[in-house]
Amino acid sequence: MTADSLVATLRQAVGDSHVLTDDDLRAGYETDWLNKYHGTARCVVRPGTVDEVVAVVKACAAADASIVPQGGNTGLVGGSVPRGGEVVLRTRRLDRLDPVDLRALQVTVGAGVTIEALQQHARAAGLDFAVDWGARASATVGGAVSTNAGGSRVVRFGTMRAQVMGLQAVLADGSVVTHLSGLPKETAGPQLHHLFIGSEGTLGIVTAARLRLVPWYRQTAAALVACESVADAVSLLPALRSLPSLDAVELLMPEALHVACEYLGISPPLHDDFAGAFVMVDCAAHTDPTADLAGVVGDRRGVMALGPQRDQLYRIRDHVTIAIGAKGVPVKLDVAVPVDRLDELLQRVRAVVAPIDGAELIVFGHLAEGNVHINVLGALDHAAAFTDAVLQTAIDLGGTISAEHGIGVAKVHWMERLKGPASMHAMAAVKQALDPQELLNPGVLHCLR
Ligand code: FAD
Ligand code: 2HG
Ligand code: ZN
Repeated sequence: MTADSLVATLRQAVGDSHVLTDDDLRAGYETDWLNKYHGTARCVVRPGTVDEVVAVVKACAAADASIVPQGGNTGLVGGSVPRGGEVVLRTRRLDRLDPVDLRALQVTVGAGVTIEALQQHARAAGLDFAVDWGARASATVGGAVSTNAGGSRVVRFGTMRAQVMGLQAVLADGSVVTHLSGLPKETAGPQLHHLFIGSEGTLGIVTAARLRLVPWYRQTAAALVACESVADAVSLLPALRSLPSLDAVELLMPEALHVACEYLGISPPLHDDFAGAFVMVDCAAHTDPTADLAGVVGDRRGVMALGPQRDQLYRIRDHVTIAIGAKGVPVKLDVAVPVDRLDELLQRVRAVVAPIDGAELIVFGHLAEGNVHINVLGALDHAAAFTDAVLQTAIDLGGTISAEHGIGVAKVHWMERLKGPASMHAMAAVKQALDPQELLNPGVLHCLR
């Protein structure tokens, strides 16, 4: 099939207006959120139903044309944009929102539904969706499933994997795997849908998800706690974890707090010269959790308890990434180590950054999971050596090279070091079985081929 005949087949499948070939129409789909990863797409195709996805995948398979699945394009590791000549399959039109099932506390939604729309849908029924993060307005359910997204509430509800009760996905040969019944118990063999969680669009196109919902806690209380050091911040965890209403425990190194406040044009809410780290705690319950939270952090020096002004504090947290992006393109890493190794990790990271002239290190993340986002501005020329040193350190400390953003194209070279040969071989065998033509997201999670 020629390029033109593929486009003609795709137009027949999804309608003329949903196959974009002009340079200016494709442009927004060809660059990632960080403005760091770019490529040219053969075309952008926007199917609106699972049948249309099947038709697109079959046409691409017949033309031997690779596909890059794209949801909200908020991914931070370059997995959602073309590398050169692929068809970008944009999922935003897969926007079904089924009624909330109040007996099962679940809902079935299309892969293109945004996290914010899902949250609003759940809340209209008195429930909530558990996973939340700053890109909620654009990030989609399919993208979140495919990256196993985390965010701030993992300490309470787990990652995306813990929310997925079932999926529908279109495989590389155009067959459809549907598992949307949401049964909490089933032991009829392996649950195939788990394969797609975290596989970053390399094993199938997720078209719909059956998701668990959680209570919508409307009473919230938050605190910003100034700690002497990262070790001091970690020492808060046992007491915080004893709070039944604990919803989030975020780590903000002083420079992260400052960069976000500067971007928002506000003064930092807490000035404490002794602070080597800040912890942002969020509690949520059906009854006011302020007293419980105060009971745990109230007698510490440098505490700002916010109660009803929680949203102001979270506005700062949500803007750290945006504020960094406004200053330049950072080297961005997303590692996790056991929490008792966090202090050591950050000391070693500082030692790696120190000799880089003009480099600005900004660290923040999700304290309870030992997950830190290490951003360095002014260090793009040193990206390879810096990345290698930090990822190897994370592995050496018993951690991971990606806690929530995924591998994408950014970290493929470190996969083997992290996983070892047996896991790599098993993953390659799965890829070979499900996508022998290597149509789906080539170059991402490289190890799978
Ligand atoms: P995309 O960026 O479009 O795609 C991501 C990957 O999933 C790609 O490999 C793509 O090919 C694949 N994919 C997308 N849709 C499908 C589908 N339907 N089927 C198969 N494969 C698919 N992430 C976190 O985990 N926690 C955070 O706290 C967090 N905060 C962020 C804050 C900001 C400001 C930004 C910009 C990003 C943040 N992210 C965070 C990263 C990002 O939002 C997540 O990785 C998110 O899950 C990506 O969703 P998306 O719909 O934008 O997917
Ligand atoms: C967050 O926690 C995201 O805000 C983005 O995971 C992290 O920008 C980053 O490095
Ligand atoms: Zn994060």
